[in-house]
Amino acid sequence: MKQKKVNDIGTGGELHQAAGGAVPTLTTQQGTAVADDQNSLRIGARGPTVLEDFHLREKIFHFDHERIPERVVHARGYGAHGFFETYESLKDVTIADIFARAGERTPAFVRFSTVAGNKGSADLARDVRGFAVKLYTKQGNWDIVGNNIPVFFIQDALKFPDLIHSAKEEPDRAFPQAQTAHDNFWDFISLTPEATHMTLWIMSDRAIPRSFRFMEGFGVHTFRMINASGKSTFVKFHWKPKLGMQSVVWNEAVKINGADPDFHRRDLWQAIQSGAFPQWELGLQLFDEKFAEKFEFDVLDPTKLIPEEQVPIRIVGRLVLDRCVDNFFAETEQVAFCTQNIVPGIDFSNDPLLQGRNFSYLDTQIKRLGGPNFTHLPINAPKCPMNTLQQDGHMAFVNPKGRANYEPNSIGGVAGGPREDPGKGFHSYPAEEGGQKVRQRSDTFADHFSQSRQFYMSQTDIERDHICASYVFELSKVENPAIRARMVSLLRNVDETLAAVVAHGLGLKPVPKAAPAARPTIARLPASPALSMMRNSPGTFEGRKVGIVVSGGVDATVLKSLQTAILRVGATFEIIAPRVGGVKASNGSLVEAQQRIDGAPSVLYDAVALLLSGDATSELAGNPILREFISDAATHKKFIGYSDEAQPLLKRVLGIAKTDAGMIGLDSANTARAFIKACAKLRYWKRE
Ligand code: HDE
Repeated sequence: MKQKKVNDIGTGGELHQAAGGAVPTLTTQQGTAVADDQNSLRIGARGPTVLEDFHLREKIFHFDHERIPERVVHARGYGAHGFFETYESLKDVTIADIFARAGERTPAFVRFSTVAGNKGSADLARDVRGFAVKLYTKQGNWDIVGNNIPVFFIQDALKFPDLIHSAKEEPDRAFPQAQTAHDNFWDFISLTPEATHMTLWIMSDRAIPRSFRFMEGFGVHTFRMINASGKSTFVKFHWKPKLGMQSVVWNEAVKINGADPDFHRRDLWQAIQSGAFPQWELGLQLFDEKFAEKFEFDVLDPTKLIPEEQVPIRIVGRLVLDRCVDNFFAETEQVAFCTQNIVPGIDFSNDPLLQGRNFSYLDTQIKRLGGPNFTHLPINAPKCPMNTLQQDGHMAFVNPKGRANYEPNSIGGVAGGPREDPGKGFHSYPAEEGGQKVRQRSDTFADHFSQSRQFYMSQTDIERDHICASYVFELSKVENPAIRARMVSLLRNVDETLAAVVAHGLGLKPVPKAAPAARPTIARLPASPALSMMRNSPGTFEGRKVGIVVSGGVDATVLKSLQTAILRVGATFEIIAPRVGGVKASNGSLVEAQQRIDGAPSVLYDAVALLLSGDATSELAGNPILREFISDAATHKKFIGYSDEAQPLLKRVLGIAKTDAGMIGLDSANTARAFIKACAKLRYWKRE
């Protein structure tokens, strides 16, 4: 009776009870039905709580244990399910079953991530992106734990903790978060010439992707494929996004982080939920020992890539992400990628970074997930038969069945447990190895600048400008002038103009002397157009998003034409209005809005359209948020569509007498189509 009275004062329980009989009954973890989830058990309504309240104790205790250690690197990530489909049999190069039959589909789980930031950091940090793929093959799980950049900072696993310590927040002050623009990082990098190549990539727009969907993935290391006659072929793995590559610009990245720190995960979630399943093709660079010997660099050196022009990419299948997770923690947080998860037909190379990783990942998963049985979690368990004699440990729930838990044993049949199978089993490639036990870096790893230069020379002028600007930005945040100067000294070995521009941007006079190089830079390496994002622009607007600003009285026909043109190319849009309730169009119909103008800056869109009507132009002309929306869109070289009435406002905000060719008037179905066609170029770079 008393209890009822308390509920009467509005603790919310009534709402749940009112939800009706179809709702499952809340229980404790032991399955006991809970009668009251609003009030803990106490002596009298105003008295002390009793220890006997097992529901309270269990609930609070479980809550206290909700967190597990976040990943030491790649803490911020987002995953999705899908499948890999093989295009053609690769029996000539590998016995891996996943590549045996054309058309075969293998379940997959992919997790994308940033590296340096903590779990709650913003998505658009300037950083390499993790691109980790778990393939649940019929021969066991195969993890390709890659990045969106084909090279790495360091050549030896021993340096990884130093690299990561330098990149993450500084230990005394615990900032900056998710940023490399600070002393520790550039101190380490400027003292580590082998990192130069990777930092050029990090300073490029590759490190600020527009979407996980629009970035490449790379296995980075050289691996091996082994065929039925035991022949080994070296291989590098590439993931090519079907929708092409696209990045944001730095000023946009900074603003997106404020406007929507979840920009990348929201984008992936929305694309998959709407049925626009992101796809990548798997490409292989296959080469033999002979090529490895004649190649200018060591194929075991992870700070080097093999230009596609030298070893073309063979496309062998596609990866499709078609299902979001049911629960982020159970799947994305608990997924445990391990580079050592490989299957028959795939093998490692001696890349010293890969060798170190093969130790690290298992160790990290045991720490992170609390014990050796993380492989029992549904997201990590293989989808093929799994029979081991490994048993017990924390949270074991699939212990081996039968009497014998050791091998060899004389107990026959199933009770005797599983046995090895030399036919089906994994065989390591019997590579000849020999030599002295030494702590020594191979001479063939010593050239740190030639490929850095090749990458830089392969970029368009605009891309080079962005690289220079990033160095200047990052190094300007470095407090110690000696570190800035040391970095410029290294850059002089890459390209004199690059070094001079960065030195100028930093106000460094005179330009510091070039750092001594272990090997002189080879200047004659040909440019590799494949390394430039801009030279490989996708030429499609599919999968992109337009922000359409509307005001009361918007021309309903023009709006409809624009929406049709957008959807026809597989793009999407959001309507942005002065009020989220929407506006009345010219024909009296209600145009619903997804966003209010102050919650949807133009940085969230690939292109924008200003469909303002006469009255609104004057009403909105002085609106500082709309002015910023327009000026950002222009500064970020976006294509801008505008109604007749919006044109004067556009010119006034931008201080221009004439619109440019990236600004397109919208007054009919034809102009709407022309606008969306132009958008396929993604940005109107001429405005730069
Ligand atoms: Fe990792 N890396 N890594 N890494 N890495 C981890 O494993 C490590 C490296 C990469 O979405 C950790 O589960 C060492 C290169 C991705 O869950 C850890 C070295 C490349 C992910 C670890 C490297 C990567 C990780 C942290 C140098 C690209 C996220 C948490 C020898 C080819 C996977 C974890 C996910 C995660 C160690 C270098 C990619 C600590 C020691 C090179 C995509 O085990």
